[in-house]
Amino acid sequence: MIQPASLYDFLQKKGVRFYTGVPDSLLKSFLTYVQEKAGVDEHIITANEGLAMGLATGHYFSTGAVPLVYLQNSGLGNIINPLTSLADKEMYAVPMILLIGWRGKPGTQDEPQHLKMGRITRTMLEALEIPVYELIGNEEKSFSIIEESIKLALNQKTPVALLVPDGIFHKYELTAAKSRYTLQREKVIAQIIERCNGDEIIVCTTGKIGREFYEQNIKAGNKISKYFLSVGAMGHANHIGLGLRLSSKSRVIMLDGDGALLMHMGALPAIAQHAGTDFMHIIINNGGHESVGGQPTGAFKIDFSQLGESCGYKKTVEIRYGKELKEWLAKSFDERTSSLVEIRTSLVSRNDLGRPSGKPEDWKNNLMKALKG
Ligand SMILES: Cc1ncc(C[n+]2csc(CCOP(=O)(O)OP(=O)(O)O)c2C)c(N)n1
Repeated sequence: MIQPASLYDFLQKKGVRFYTGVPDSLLKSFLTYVQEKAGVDEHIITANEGLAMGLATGHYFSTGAVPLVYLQNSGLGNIINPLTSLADKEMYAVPMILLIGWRGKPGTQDEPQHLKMGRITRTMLEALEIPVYELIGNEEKSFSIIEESIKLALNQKTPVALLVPDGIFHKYELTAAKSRYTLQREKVIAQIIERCNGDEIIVCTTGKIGREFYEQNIKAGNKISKYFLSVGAMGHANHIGLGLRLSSKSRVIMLDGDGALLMHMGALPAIAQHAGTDFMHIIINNGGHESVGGQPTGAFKIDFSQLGESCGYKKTVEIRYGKELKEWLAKSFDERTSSLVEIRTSLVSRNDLGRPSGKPEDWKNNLMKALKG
């Protein structure tokens, strides 16, 4: 297995000293180490993977050194454009290392949203004409692969991909810094379900928000029948909600995450302008990518009320603590308007949190059946 500290030291020695990307659970231990060790200007978590490519390119232009861009393979879709029209050998020829968490690698067990991407990851990179290597648990062998890939990136002036399967890093964890916020996301979701009348459509973003909703809804006797868990397509769920809102009479409640919202924050004006009077856009802001390891998003620095107002939401709400949550649930929850509601929570979840059972196609059919009434 690879020690995150040894990998970091090795990369430093080989001149790879700038790290940027969107976190992934398979890379969690290494990213936690980078987060702790690298200086503030040497490691930047970007809102989406494409932006990381831009940042890495700027770094290369000014230093001539090879940067490292990290991502989950789900993020490949977000980098295809900058890969082909920015970093490609036929364009600006930018050497970089792409450290890619390989979810859904053939032969391993994974969730439905990772299977297709897992199967086509290598082929996709090859179609993009990017050299591909795979890291293995043996540290020495992996380091010689990395050394070769850095040389290749520099000599051929090209991005080079390093695929990282599950379980190759030694665990590296920090004791989580205590959050200023005490509300727990899962309990907030339970209270929202409790306050619903059962006729709402609830859409959940990618990650544990959906898993928590699923369990809490079962606990509530499947009170919400019209719901959609967007287990993949991070950052796009709020527009699924908008699409549902535009063509249905039901109220839509969108349970978004700060990381997912930031990934495609350009979504907000369209929602505000088209959702009409019955769209409640709730951002559960825990300040991090909790579902993949809790890496910071920087979202506690955003004034979501100002943002929502300037994008055109009719109402904005800021909830920081239990008292405000209680008050909002009691007094404002039934108001029919377009609202952006930010609820700040701690950065924790249950270790025994389950996953929805069944198949995505069945989930879709259930929703469509429920929408028909
Ligand atoms: C395009 C893409 N990039 C990265 C991921 C990996 N990923 C899954 S959930 C998640 C974090 C989501 O953070 P947030 O929306 O703040 O919700 P939280 O996990 O904190 O509840 C990430 C990065 C992904 N699924 N898709």
